[in-house]
Amino acid sequence: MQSYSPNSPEDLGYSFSPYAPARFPEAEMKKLVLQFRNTMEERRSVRKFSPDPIPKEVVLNAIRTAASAPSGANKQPWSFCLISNPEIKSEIKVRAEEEEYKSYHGRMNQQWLEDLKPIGTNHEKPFLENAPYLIVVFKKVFSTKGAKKEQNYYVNESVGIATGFLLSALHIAGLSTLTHTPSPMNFLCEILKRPENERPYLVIPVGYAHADNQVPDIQRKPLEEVLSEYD
Ligand code: IYR
Repeated sequence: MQSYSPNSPEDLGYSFSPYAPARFPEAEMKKLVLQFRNTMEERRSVRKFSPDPIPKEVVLNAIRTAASAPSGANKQPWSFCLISNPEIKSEIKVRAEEEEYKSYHGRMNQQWLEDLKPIGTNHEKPFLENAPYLIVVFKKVFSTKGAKKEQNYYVNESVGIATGFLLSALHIAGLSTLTHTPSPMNFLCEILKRPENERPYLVIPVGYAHADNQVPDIQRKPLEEVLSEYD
């Protein structure tokens, strides 16, 4: 039988300090959230990147932002690989295109291919070489403390939230991203020589959008379609 007594002083490993986030007048709150909404609604996935260099410090601060996300039991079950090395980018492109070729020519079912047709994606992934940086997000299925394995909790949820923070931070700095999902993507562990507790989660090319970049004129679902209210 497990024991759990979170309120006994010896179990409270952390010290606790006051936290009183700013409260704004209602008008200010409305303005702030609308500003953020407008900024985030402008974000679009970009598949054609300018080769122009981007400031590394901006990317590092975006990764710091991602690493500040909430996570199950504060295990922070993520790691980020930041890749600018052209040979490594090319190797990732070659391996991703091999997998994507197999996906587009047999692994995806007809409905999936139909759903992708309007977006016009295919197995070719030039952005993996053209974007100045690739960030590969890894999830840690368990943590290691020396030789000891430790459990992580809500790993997908935690890493998904961190990735949302990352995309938002890059976007508000004027950088474009794509959430690329080569599948399967275990080849990334090999190329990047990751430890055995890490699994690839997402590949994120980062850069300025190319001057010729075009995006499909998609629509976001209206609030009524995505929200159910229970007053
Ligand atoms: N992973 C493939 C296919 C793909 C899947 C979805 I869902 C997209 O929104 C876009 C593409 C690829 O990256 O091409």
